[in-house]
Amino acid sequence: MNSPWKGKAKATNQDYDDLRPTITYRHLLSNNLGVRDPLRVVALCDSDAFYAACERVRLELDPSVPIVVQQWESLIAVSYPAREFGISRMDKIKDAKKKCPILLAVHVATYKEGEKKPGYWKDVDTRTHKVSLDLYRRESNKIITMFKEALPTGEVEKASIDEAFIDFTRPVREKLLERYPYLAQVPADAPNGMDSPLPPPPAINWDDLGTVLLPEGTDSAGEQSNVEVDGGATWHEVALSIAAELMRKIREDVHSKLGYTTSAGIARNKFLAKLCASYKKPNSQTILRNDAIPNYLHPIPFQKIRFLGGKLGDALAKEYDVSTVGDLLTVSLDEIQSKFGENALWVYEFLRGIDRTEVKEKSALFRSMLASKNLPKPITQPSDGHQWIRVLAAELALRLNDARESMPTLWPKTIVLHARKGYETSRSKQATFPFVRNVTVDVIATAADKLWKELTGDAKIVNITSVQLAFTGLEKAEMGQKSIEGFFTARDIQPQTSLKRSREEDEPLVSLENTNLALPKSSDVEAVSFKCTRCHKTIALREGQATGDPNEVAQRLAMLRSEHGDFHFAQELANSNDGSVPVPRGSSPKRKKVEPKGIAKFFIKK
Ligand code: DCP
Ligand code: CA
Repeated sequence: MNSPWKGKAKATNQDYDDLRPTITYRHLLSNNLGVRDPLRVVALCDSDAFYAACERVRLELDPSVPIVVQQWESLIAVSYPAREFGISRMDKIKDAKKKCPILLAVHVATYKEGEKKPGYWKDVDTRTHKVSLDLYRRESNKIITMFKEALPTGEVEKASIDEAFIDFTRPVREKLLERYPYLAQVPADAPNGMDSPLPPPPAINWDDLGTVLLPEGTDSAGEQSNVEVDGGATWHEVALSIAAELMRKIREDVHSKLGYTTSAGIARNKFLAKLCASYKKPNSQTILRNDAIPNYLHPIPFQKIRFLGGKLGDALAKEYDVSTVGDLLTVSLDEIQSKFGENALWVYEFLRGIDRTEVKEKSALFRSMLASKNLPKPITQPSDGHQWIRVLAAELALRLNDARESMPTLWPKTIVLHARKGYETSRSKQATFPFVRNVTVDVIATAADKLWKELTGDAKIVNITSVQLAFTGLEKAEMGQKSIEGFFTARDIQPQTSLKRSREEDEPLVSLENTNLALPKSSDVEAVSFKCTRCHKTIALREGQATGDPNEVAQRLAMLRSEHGDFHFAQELANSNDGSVPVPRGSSPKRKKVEPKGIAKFFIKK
């Protein structure tokens, strides 16, 4: 075999010396090997032409219809049948229609003032409407739910609206032991007990499992299966093939139940799974065997790799005057670290197909919910803010209520309003948001209107070019004493009567003490503790503080939560040596900006 490193003196196959790891009984039978597990298998599954597919399914169209999704005059998703006409996301709608006269263009749903729900209106206009991605979020959740249900012992991490990483390591291990039960027992004559290598693996039938990338840099699509290179399969390849079977079945189910085709990459880690997921699209899967990694990675222009595009990629290209991954293998770890800092180890490792990041479900509770609108026509009269606030409030109401279907006590503890004035940096105001069972557009808009008033002050004329309304600090409220069911039979609050608009001026921001926009009037319903999503501890009010007026209890709890959050923030700041601390919520003056050092400075937004 020709060396893939021709002309690159320093790089050797030692860079990839773990490609054919010896798998022992200990490896197989240990339960907790994590990211260093030599039988690790990860997939990235991405939906094909996702938004276009969602609209096709919604409209119950035949999959062969060339359909695109437009946002104002631009295209945001192009179905594969439409791509056959040469249409791409770069086209304007006018040009796309020229390329394909039978093109079906669906404008993404929008929120319109006065409407509680997004819709497909005739008169969409960026000056009066706001894009809604709710349909796509919902469909995305359905797909993710199917992944999770199919793999109770797998780990699913949503990576974007239409992609998820799936850790197949455990489900594959279960299947391995089920199919090859002799692996469960270390043979009595095994030379090193648990540390003895497993017996040679069975032959693998790759038929119908997808495109298998081979060491020669070709693929096996359409070729004979069972292509054996370098002396037979390894147990890792058996693991890959089982993951491929499981992935194929899940993809087929998603297709038959929900109507979406997907494409997946299957490899030993997230980085490689992502890299090969789009090798063949649509409706396909690609398997990257370990021994094919060097040949697959080597010719890739490194700037096409996520994280190595942008400023860091530019700096690497400039520094070494090279363009492919293979070219960069000549750069030593010491050198990369001396130029880009200690943290640049991952750059060195990625180039060698190593990625030790975990597939970890991100708790929905970590997230905030943000609705935002860039205003083509700036708001000049402070009183004109209200219409946009209602539009943004409608989106937040819908999203919170959607999320509450699976998490009924989800509580956004804080509401934040950001506004950008001309070219100034954005300014924001935030307030505690009380627990309200029935979070309607009115409830949110009323809270946001107050923030708007704070933000615009006495100004007669403003120049606001973008408005964002967010819920942050989403947590599950934990109920004291009585059950959640009891809580939910409590009387709904009536925002129309409880938030008297005539009293607005006198009332502070959504203050828990001074408005009725708070807990239902029932003393057994107050939340007395919360579970911190970072340290997973339950933080509770001290005994004397947990009783009394529910509004005051809620206020104390909100304070406690905020203090606890600040504690974590400070801790992360102290522990972080590259300045990459999480983005602070809201605009607290206490939080200092940290100058990024080392590799972090390549990731600052301009
Ligand atoms: N999206 C968008 N604007 C972009 C890129 C994407 O609004 N610049 C939206 C529309 C896409 C969805 O995100 O449907 C997913 O993005 P992908 O890059 O995965 O693209 P598609 O799913 O549309 O196509 P593919 O089949 O190539 O994955
Ligand atoms: Ca996609």
